[in-house]
Amino acid sequence: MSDHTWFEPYKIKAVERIPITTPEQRAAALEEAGWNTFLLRSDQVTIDLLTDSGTNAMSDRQWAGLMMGGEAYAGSRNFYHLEETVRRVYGYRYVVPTHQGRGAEHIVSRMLIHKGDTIPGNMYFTTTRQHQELAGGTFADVIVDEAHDPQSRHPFKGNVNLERLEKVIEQAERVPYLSIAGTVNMAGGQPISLANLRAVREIAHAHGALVIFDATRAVENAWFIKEREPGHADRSVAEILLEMCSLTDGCTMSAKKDSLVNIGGWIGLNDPDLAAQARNLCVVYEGLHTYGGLAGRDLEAIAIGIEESVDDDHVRARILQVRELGEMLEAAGVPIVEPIGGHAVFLDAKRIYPHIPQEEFPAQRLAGEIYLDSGTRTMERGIVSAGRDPETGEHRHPALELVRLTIPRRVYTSRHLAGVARSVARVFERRWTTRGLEMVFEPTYLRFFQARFRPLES
Ligand code: PLI
Repeated sequence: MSDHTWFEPYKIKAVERIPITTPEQRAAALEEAGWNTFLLRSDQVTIDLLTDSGTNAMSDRQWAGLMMGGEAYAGSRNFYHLEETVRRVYGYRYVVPTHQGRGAEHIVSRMLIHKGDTIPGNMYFTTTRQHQELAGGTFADVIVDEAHDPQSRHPFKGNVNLERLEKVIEQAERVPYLSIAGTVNMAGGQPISLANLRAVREIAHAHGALVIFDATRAVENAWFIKEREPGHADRSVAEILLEMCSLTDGCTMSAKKDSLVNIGGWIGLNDPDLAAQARNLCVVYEGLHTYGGLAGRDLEAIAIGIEESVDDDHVRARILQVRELGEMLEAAGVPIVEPIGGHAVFLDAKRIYPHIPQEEFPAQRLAGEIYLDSGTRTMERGIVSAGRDPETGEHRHPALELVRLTIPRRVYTSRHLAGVARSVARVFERRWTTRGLEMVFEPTYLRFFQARFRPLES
């Protein structure tokens, strides 16, 4: 159960008017967007729960930091501030900035993967796997089985199945690294435990493989360790984060999530030779290794955001706000992924629309219905996001067919979220009259961003 005494540890200094739309306007907008919430204009959206990525509200200190941007091409002071902050908070010795997380993933994948390699990981993430495949690798899912079961209440559904990991490594031609995320986005924002991460590291190192951490929401993972893993309740999120990172050899980071900014990312590494390679690829694909596609002001905002992100009061309010939305939905009988994750509440479209086959995109339809009802924008995380198998060209059929209600940090109030919960409950109530969708346009890469659909009405 959540602690209902939580409150936001900040007050509001600037506000942004949000659009209020009519049902007719929403119907026209959704049709124009081909039933893909990514193709809506933000001016057509009342409550935007598409993502927590780059949608954070920055603090007064971060806005002030923007004015301290030293816009030099090389060696900006803001880079050194970021480097010092990452070393202290995450513990990695070398820091290479990138324009966002996938920029970091591109460089790390190119640097470490050879054609034919296998990269085991605790469930795929869309951009991460795409870069691994483009570099010639194959991703192998070694997450625990509970992660694929939305009703399992396992406290660490981001854990790796260690036996499966050993088996995958033994059968693979070569495993350059393990791709380990904390928390696991596609499983519902679920954490990995410190004990499991330590065991993963031992197995990796015994086989000469590195552990590359996706630290995008590692702060949120650290909170769950504090809350659920015996022996850590009295430690700070900052201490736990540092210990998690110390069990890994490097990381990719999308600062657009945990670090409370609107753009940016970085690579963290401990090995000087790998760091030199990453800096070298950075100048080719991102920009000089002291700015990585970002302005000096962006680097400054990230450095300040990292500091704010590990404040226990901040993380606690963040996690408990998400949990509060989940509990409102549970109270209305709406099937969701349990336990409630760190950055989002995930609706279980398979149980909401058991009459819609997965090939008719039930989660995509559900996201459309929620938009039609209240102008709330959410995201499909099911068969559309999973894409096609590059070998067979067939749809991948993920066990999880979900809609994600993702909460931007420090942006919405509980009242906004109560309205969202009521809207989802209405959509749930009329579920039996809802049908699926047909895909009418499919792009080659990361199709969920740009695919278009048509409703299958009777
Ligand atoms: O969106 P990027 O390129 O800054 O980061 C890519 C990325 C990497 N890892 C993980 C776990 C992510 O969640 C992630 C991006 N996630 C998005 C955009 C999301 O909406 O969840």
